[in-house]
Amino acid sequence: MRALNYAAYTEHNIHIWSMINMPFNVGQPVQNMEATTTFDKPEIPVPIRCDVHKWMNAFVGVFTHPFHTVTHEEGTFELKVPPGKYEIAAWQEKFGEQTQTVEIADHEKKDLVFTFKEAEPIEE
Ligand SMILES: [Cu+2]
Repeated sequence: MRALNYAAYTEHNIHIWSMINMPFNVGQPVQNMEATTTFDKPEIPVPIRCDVHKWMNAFVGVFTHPFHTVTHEEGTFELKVPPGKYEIAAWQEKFGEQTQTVEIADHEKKDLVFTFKEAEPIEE
């Protein structure tokens, strides 16, 4: 991962809260400072925050396979996989993870619906 401070006169602090990979915490007080790190183990999710600005945050997933995606703006997703039986996991930052098992034949399409209940957020 590469993080670059584009902003003039604004300090940032890239803080990666890894539980499995090596944690990372570096200040970027000057414009164009660059920080890089590598995740060498699968980990989902990895929270990334700026310690200076509370509203700056993101999550990354470190996978050992190419079968992952993010939802579109309206919450739909498409995931193309070879034929086989899979456990599909859907993760949301406030409502956690749900899984479903699905078996896909050659050239088959299936619909999966994950419903996260608004009344059950994870406590931070
Ligand atoms: Cu910041």
